[in-house]
Amino acid sequence: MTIRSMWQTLLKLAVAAAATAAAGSAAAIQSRYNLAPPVTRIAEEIHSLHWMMLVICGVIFVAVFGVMFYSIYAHRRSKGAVAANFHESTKVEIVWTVIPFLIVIGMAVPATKTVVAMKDTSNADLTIKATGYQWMWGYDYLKGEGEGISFLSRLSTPRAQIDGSDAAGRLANKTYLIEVDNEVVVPVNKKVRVITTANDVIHAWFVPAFGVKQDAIPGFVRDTWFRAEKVGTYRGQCAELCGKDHAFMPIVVRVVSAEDYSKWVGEKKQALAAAQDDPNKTWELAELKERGAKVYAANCQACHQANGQGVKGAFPALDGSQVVMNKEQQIAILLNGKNAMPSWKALSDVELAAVATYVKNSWGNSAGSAVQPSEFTAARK
Ligand code: HEC
Ligand SMILES: [Cu+2]
Repeated sequence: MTIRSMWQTLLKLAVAAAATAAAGSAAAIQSRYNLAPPVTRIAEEIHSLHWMMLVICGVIFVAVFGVMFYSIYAHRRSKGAVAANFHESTKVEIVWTVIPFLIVIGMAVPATKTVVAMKDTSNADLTIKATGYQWMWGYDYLKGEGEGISFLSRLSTPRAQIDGSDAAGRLANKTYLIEVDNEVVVPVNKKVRVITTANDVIHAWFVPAFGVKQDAIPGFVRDTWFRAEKVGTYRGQCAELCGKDHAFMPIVVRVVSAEDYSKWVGEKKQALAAAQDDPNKTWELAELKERGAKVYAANCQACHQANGQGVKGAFPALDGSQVVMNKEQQIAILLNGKNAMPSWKALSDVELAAVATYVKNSWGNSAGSAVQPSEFTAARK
């Protein structure tokens, strides 16, 4: 960045700030330097607070440093200035206590009002649980229309764009790294309570346009809420450093009309019912392996690599692994995890059997036999 472009950026920022202050509302201005355009009341309040505090702090900054630099310059020794001596001036002490006190109260009152409103998750129309996994989100619709819907939401940006082999695709992709296979869908103008928790380490559910950012902590339940006032698609990110693929677990929320929401609920429920596998069926090895390749690419490849060689010193190779060849041990590590290997309990028994079969029969591994879903069902008990 050249000095010139830095000044231009600073100037643009200053103009944006001035224009906002003039309009008296943060929502009035949208530049790419501003916070995400708010679509909830809370997010609007956060914007106003942000600009109000910035202006107050800016005025104080200019006033204090102005007086200081002026004093240093105007009363310098070379001009023969002699320091004044005014100890224990009651007037000055009262002034410099009362003024900051009023400023702090003036900032704390509106901020507290907003924080209290943010915490009020009562009377929600819809309750959704968001679970953080390394590295994806799981959503369960717990209460309200759509109750019972449950899915995993993973990054859908193709690997080739991420590793750079498809650089043109990456450039053309407007939602690079902020797109998912299963979007969270919610109705517009309805109060949605989001319960957050996590499966492995701390994640955070963060959607800037809603003014929502809530930690998702393993073993704990936290909640937050939003009422989106505008139909549209809003994107966020996991906002708590959670390991290697922290930057690869985006959040996408699609806000739709009440009718579209009902339609989506119907379709989603049908799709989920259709995808339900018969756990008692005995599967062919080839069938399981084919399906397992997909499960592996979506869940395991990030650590163990596409070629099954893992990453030396961090993730063991599955190619030639003793654990993979031992059915009990492989089932146990998949269900329970071990150290940095997460538990995969959230996958269905068919998915687990498929990936176990795939790993046993890929690369140099040739078990020649399958692991059946029923074996995972039995091991879960
Ligand atoms: C977050 C990174 C990560 C992901 C994702 C991951 N693993 Fe692992 N896996 C590990 C680590 C680390 C170990 C070593 C655990 C230990 O022994 O301490 C491991 C160990 C294993 C082992 C035992 C290997 C051996 O020889 O000890 C198997 C089998 C395995 N993983 C299978 C899978 C499968 C199948 C998936 C996808 C469903 C998967 N892993 C996803 C990190 C990961
Ligand atoms: Cu995360």
